Amino acid sequence: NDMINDTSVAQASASIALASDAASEAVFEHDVVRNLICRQARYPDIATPQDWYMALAYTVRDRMLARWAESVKNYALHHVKVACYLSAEFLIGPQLGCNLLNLGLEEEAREAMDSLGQDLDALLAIEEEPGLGNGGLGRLAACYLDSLASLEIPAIGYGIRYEFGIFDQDIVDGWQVERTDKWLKMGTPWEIIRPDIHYYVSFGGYTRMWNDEQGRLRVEWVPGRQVKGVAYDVPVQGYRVNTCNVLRLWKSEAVESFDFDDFNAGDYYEAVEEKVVSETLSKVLYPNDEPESGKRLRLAQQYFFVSCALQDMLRLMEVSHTPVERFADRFAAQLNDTHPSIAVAELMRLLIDERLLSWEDAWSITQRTFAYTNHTLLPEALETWSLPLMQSMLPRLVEIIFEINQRFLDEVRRALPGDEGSVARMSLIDEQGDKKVRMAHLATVGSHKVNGVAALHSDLLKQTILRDFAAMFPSRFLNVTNGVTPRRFIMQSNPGLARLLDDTLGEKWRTDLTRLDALADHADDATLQEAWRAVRRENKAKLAARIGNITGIAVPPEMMFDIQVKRIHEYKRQHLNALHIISLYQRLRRDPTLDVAPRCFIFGGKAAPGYDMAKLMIRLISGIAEVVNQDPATRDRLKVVFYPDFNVKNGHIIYPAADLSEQISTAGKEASGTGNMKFMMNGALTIGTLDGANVEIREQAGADNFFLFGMTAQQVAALQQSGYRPGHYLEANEALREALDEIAQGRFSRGDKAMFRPLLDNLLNADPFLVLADFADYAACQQRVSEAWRDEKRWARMSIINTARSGAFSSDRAIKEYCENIWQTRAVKIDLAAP
Ligand code: B1H
Repeated sequence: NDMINDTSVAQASASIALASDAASEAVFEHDVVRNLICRQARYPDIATPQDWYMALAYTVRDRMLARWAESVKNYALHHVKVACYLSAEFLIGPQLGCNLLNLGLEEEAREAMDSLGQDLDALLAIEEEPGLGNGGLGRLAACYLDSLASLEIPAIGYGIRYEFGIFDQDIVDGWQVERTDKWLKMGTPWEIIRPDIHYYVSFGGYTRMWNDEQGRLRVEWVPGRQVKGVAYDVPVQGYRVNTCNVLRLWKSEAVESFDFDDFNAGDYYEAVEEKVVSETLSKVLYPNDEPESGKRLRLAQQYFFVSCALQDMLRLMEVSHTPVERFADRFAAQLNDTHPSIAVAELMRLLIDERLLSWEDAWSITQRTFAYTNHTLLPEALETWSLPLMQSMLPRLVEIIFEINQRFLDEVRRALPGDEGSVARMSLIDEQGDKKVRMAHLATVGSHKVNGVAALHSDLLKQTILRDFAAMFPSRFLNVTNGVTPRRFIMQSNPGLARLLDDTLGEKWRTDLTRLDALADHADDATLQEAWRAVRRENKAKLAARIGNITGIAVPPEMMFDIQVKRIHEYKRQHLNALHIISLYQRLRRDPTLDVAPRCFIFGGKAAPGYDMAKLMIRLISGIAEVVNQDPATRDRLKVVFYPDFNVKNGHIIYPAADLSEQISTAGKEASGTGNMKFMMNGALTIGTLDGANVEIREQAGADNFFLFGMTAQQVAALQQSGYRPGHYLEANEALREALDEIAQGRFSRGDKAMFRPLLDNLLNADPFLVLADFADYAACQQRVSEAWRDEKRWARMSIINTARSGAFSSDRAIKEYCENIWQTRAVKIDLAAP
C-alpha cells in the first residue's frame, strides 16, 4: 500500500499494476470474489461456473489494463512509430489461458481458484472463443499481435467486431451442418467498449466540385447514407513484459436510432430499417477461405473498418500534436491480403479532401505508410470488385483509384514505351468484359513493400500474378515466412513438453525459440527419449479420451496418430489422404497379416457452406470412418475419425497429440501453411509436398527427418501446361482404380452409388489438383512412414529433431523481419517502476 501512496496520480496505472504484482495470492482470491459480487452480482454459494469464469477473467483483465494504460502513455509520450495491422480477420482463440500465461499468473490463479473450490481447467474449458476468422490468415494475424506485444513493439490491430464469427460445425449423418456462432451470448469480459471513439463512414451518393474561400478546387462527397463505427478494444498482453497493446475492432451502428424526418412523416418502419441495415455491416464474418466474388456487403465491411482505422490513426496524430505530414513516420500499416486494400484510396481521400494536402504529398505518405502481404496465388481467390458496384457504393474512392491508375500507367508507359500489353496487364482496372478493380494491383502500387508468406510463395508471386510489378519495382518485393506463437502452441497447449524443455534446456527457449536447437544434441539420449515418449503418450491419451467423448470412437493411444486439420479444400487434398486410407484398408482386408503400423487417421476442418465439393469430401471421410471403424478385420489396425468443429480451442488438444502431420497440398498452391509449423513444434513428423513453408520445414529438419513425396511446383505447372490426363494415372495404378471403384460402388455411402459421383467425375475427368498424379508416390511415402514407426528410437529421434529445429517458425522471428525490413519500428520498454 505504501507503493500506492508514494506515487503520484500521474503514475496511477503503473502503481496499480505494481501493487497487484506484489500482492499475495490472498489478494488475487479477494479480487475474484469482489468481481463475482460487483460485476456478476452473484455470491459464491449460487455462482455458476460461468460466473466464476467471468470473475476470474475480470481479475486477470484488471492486471492487463493497468499495463495497457502505461503502454499507451509511453507511446504517446515518446512519439514512437506504431505498427498497425489491418486485417478483416483476427482468429484470437480463447483468451483466459494465454493471458494468465503471459502475465505469469497461472499458478497464482490455480491456487486461488482452488481455495474457492473451483477447478481452473474446468473454467478454462467453458470459454467460448471469438471465431473472428476463417483459418490460417486470421490466426496468423492473432499470432502476430501476440509477438508484437511480447517483443514490446508498439502496435494496434484493426479489424471488425463480427457479431457472428465463423459458424460452428456439427457432423450429422456424416454431413457438415452449420450452426451460427453465438460467441457473445454470455457476454465477453475481454472487450472494452469505447463509445467516445467512433467515426462516420459514408456510402453511396455522388460527388461534386466546388471552390472554397481560398479559391481552391475541392471535391465533396455527398453520401447517400452514413454508418457509425464504434471501437471495441481487446487488450493484447505480451509474454512476461509490461507491454499491453490493443486489438481495436469496429462495430457498426446506425448514425441515429431513428431518422426523425421519416419518423415524423409517420414512416416508422423505414426509419427502423435504416438502423437495421447499418448494423448489418459488422453482423457476420464471410465464411469462405477464399473470397466469394462480388458480394456487396463484403465490400462495405472492408471499407467500413478500413475507414474507421485510418480516421483513428489521424486522430491519434492530432492528440499527440503531430502534423499530418509526418503520418508515415508515426505509422506503418500492413495490409493483410487485399481485404483492407481499399485503404490505399481511403487514405488518399482523407489526406486530400479532408486535410487538403496536395496529390503528390498525399501519395508519398500513402506509399510510405502501407505494405501489402499476399496470401494466395489461386486465381479464384484474387479479389476484384465490379467497377459499377464500387462506383455506386464508393463514388469518391473510384475517382481516386482512376487518378492513381492514370498516374501509374503514365509511369509504366514512360518505362516501357509502346508496350500496351504491359499497360493492360498492370492496370488497376481489368477492362476485359465487365470492368473490375484489381485489388492486388491497388495494394501493390500503393505500398512500398510487398511480401509473400513463404520462400517458394514469394518466388512464385514474382513469377506469376505480380510478375510485371516485380520487374518494374524489384526492390519492393521480399519474403517473410510465416510463424506461429510458441506461447499458445507450446507453452499453453503442451505444458508437459514445455516442462520437459525447461528441464532439458533451461528456460531461455521461452523467449528465444531458436534455443530449442540445442535439443538436437540430445536426440539419441535414451532418458530424454523416454521422457519425450511419456509426454507424447499423455497428450495422445487426452485426445483419445476427447475423441471417445465426442464421436464415440475408441482409439487406442498406442496407434500412430496421423492428423490432417485445416480448412477443407480441394487444393489441400484431404481426398488424397482418403484415397490412401481406402487403399490401405483394402490391402489389410486382403492380407490380415500385413505388417503395417496401426494408425488412427484424424481429420478436422470446416468447409465453406457454399462449397459443395468440400462438403462431399467431409461426407466421404465420415463414410470411410463408418465402414472401417466397425470392421472386425481391421479394427485394431486402422481407425478413422472426423473430429467436428476444428477451431483454435480444439487445436490446443490436437496439435500436441500428432505423430504425423499431413501437409499434402498440390505444390504451388498452399502459400505457406501455419498448421505445419504448430505440428512440428510439438514433435510431429511431416509427410508433405514441396509446397509453401514445407520447403523450409524440411530444410530445417533435414531431409532425413521429413517424409517428402509428390511433384514439385515446376512439375505441376509443366504437366498442366502440356495437358494433364488423369486417366493416364488411373490406367497405371491398380490400387488407385480399386479405391475409386469401391467409392463408386457405394461402399462408403450406405450403398448410394450416386452420392460421390460429382467427386469421382471431377477426379476422373479434370482433377485440377493432380490427386491421381501424386497418388502412387504418396502411397509409397506412407509405406516409408509405416516402416519408420516400427523403430521407436528412430521415430523419437526424428520427433525430437523436429521440435529442435522449429525455432525458425516462431512468429517472433517473422515479426522481427517485418519490423526490420518493412515497418522500421522498434521496441519500447514499458517500465512500471520508472519515476
Ligand atoms: C490464406 C486466404 C484467404 N490465403 C480470402 N488466403 C479469404 C483469402 O474470406 N476471404 O475472402 C480468407 C482467407 N487465406 C492462407 O493464409 C493461406 O492459404 C495459407 O497457406 C497461409 O498459411 C495463411 C497465412 O499466410
